[in-house]
Amino acid sequence: MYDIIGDIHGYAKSLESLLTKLGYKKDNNFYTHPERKVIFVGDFIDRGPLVFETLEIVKAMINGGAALAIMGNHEYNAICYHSKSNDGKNWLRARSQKNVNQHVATLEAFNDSPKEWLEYLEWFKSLPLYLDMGDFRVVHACWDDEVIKYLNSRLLNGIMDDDFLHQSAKSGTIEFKAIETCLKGHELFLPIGMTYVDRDGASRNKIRAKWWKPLNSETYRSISLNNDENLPEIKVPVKQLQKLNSYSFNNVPVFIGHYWNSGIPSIMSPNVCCVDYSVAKNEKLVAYRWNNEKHLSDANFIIQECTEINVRY
Ligand SMILES: [Mn+2]
Repeated sequence: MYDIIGDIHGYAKSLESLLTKLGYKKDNNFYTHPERKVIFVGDFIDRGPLVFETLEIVKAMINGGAALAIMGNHEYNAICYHSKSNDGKNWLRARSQKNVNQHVATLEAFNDSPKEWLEYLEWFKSLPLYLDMGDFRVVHACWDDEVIKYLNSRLLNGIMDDDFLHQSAKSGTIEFKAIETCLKGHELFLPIGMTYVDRDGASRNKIRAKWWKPLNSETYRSISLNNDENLPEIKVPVKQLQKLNSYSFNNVPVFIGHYWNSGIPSIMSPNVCCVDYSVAKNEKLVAYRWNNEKHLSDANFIIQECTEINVRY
């Protein structure tokens, strides 16, 4: 059986506390459990104070057979940040101030260990974009049947190859859209000219959508993942909603991270569970303890309050 653990973002002490709470013990240099395995939903790096240590713990568990992992958008971004385009002229991810800032905690963590960093970059490339375990699924941000069908036909075991990586770094390609969907989820634009101010004070013209919702009538507020009171109660055009594909109630459970949830962990729907509760904002690192149930339950969250205090994110 599996324990699905959310975005860690360099909070290695919180991770060790959570693993201990879950009954994993360090044996032969990695955390292991006699009956269970961990699945990590990606986003190991950036933001937090112990990126190096986080990667050591996660990779050792995977090598030891105690865990599986998928790729998060931060690992994908890191690969692109450090890869040149085929003509050698540009980085696949621009080194803008914003992109540098997002990655700086990792760059600093590996300042004195360039060789190890290159090894981790290669390891990131070996992480699948999603896992279909039969009885359940795991993806960093969004399970879209059509996108997964495409990736199944394009990739071996959901792992990017070099050609896919380079195509995916070009805005507008089918590979780019597949990465956006799996690793960042679906976004919906507000009606033209409309913006809203989010909880962090930023003005936005699009929202992160609850992509699992059936395609009924939804307003921008009801379909938004942010539950933001500033969002308009205006109906979303059906055409836009159809972009989401939805996630049928008959499908097996899917576990995701990515969304910076806050407050008391709860499932998104009976078969959709997000395990990101913002440890990188000094909130919680969360696991869902899955025992084969088809209908997920709030009672199965295992919660670790952030162990590191007063650190930057
Ligand atoms: Mn993420």
